[in-house]
Amino acid sequence: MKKNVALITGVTGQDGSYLSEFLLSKGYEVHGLIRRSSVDFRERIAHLEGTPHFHLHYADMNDSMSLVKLVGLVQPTEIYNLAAQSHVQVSFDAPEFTADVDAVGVLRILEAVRTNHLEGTCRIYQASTSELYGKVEEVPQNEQTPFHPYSPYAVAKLYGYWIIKEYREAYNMFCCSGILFNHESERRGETFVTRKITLAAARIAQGKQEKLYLGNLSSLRDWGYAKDYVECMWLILQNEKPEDFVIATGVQHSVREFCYLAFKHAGIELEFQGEGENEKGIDKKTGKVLVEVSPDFYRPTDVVNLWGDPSKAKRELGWNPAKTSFEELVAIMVKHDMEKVAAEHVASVMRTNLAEYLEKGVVK
Ligand code: NAP
Ligand code: F7E
Repeated sequence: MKKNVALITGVTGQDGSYLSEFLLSKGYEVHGLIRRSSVDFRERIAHLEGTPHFHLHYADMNDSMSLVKLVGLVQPTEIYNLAAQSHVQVSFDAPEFTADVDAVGVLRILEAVRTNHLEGTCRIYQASTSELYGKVEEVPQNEQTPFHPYSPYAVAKLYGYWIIKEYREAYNMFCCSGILFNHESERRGETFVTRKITLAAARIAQGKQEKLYLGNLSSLRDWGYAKDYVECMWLILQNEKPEDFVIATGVQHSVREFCYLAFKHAGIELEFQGEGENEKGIDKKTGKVLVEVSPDFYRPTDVVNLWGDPSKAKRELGWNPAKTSFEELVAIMVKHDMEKVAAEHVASVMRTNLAEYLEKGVVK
C-alpha cells in the first residue's frame, strides 16, 4: 500500500504542531516547511524533532522556487497549507507582506503541485478563516453566508479561498478550504486575545504583573480548541468530494466573558464596571483595578460578531463540535499558564541563587 505523505506549511505554528502529532499518530510520513529565523521559534515542535517519519525542510511561502523544489522532493499525497501572517492587527501594519504570504502564497502552492504534475494525486487543504465574514451579513455564519472581509488579513485570505475554488474547477484538483472559526490552546501565540488573557491572569494571580490592558471587550467570538480542529482538517481531505466546510463550535462568547472566566480559574473574581474606554475589571475581593481598556488595541476596522454554524461538518464529516466546551478550553489554558508562570518563577529563583553561590564561591 502507498504510504500517506503529508507536507505541512506553517508546521511551527499552533495548528501545525497539533496536526503533525495527529498525522504521525495515523502513520503518516510528515514533512514540515520551516523558514529561516535568527532565533529558534521551534518550541511547539521541539518534542517531535528527531522522531522517525518527521522531517523538516527550509523554504519560504514568498519563494516560488523553494516551494516547487520542496513539493518535487517530498511528493506529498496531502498538503496542509497553514502558513500565514495570521495576526489580524499586524496585517494593518504589514499589509503587503500579509498579501504576499496569505494570498499569493496559496497560488504558489497550487502551482508547485501542477509544476510537479501531482494534481491528480495530491490533495490540498487551505487554512481559510471566519474573518472572511468580517462585517457580518448574517448570524450565525455558514457555508452560504456572503463574505465581507474587514482587514488586510481577511482580504488576502479571500484571495486564497477563491484561488482554491478556481483550481478545483479549472483543473479538477482536490483542493478545499476549511473556514475555521477562532481556535485556541495552550500553544496559542501570546498576542492573540485569549492567550494574552490567560497568561496575564496567571501572572497577576502570582504577583508577577499588575494589570492587563485590552481593546474591545465586547467583541464576540466562537472559540474552539485547536486540538479538535486539526482533526477536521484531515477529515476534509478524506471526504469523497472536494468541498469547503465551516468549522466552529456553534457557541459564542465575548472577550469580557473569556476574561472573567480565565481570572476565575486563576482564583480572582472580577467585576466589570463602566463602559467603552472607561470600562474596568475590578478584583471583587480587594477592589484593585486589574483590567483596563487601551485604545492601542483597537483596530481600524474590527470584526465583532463571529458565530459559526458547523452543521455541515457534523453531518457530512461526522465531526463533533462539542468535544471541548468553552469552559474546558479556558480551564486548560489557565492551568497550563499557571504552571508555566510558577515554573518561570522557580527557574528565576534558581538562577538568582546560583549567581549568589558563584559570587560567594560556594559553587565553582
Ligand atoms: P500561527 O501560530 O501564527 O502559525 C503560522 C505559521 O505560518 C507559522 O509556522 C509561521 O512560521 C508560518 N509562516 C508565516 N509566514 C511564513 C512564510 N513566509 N514562509 C513560511 N512559513 C511562514 O497560526 P495558527 O493559529 O497555527 O493558524 C494556522 C493557519 O490557520 C493560518 O493560516 C491562519 O491564518 C489560519 N487560521 C487560524 C485560525 C485560528 O484561530 N488559529 C482561524 C482560522 C484560520 P514561523 O513560526 O517561522 O513564524
Ligand atoms: O482577536 C479583540 C479583537 O487577535 C479577537 C487569528 O487566528 O482568529 C484570529 O484572529 C478579538 C478581536 O483574534 C484585544 O479586537 C480585544 O475582535 O485574538 P484575536 P482574531 O482577530 O479573531 C481568526 C479566525 C483568524 O483567522 C486569525 O488568523 O479580540 N481584542 N482586546 C483583542 N485582540 C488582541 N489580539 N489583543 C487585545 O488586547
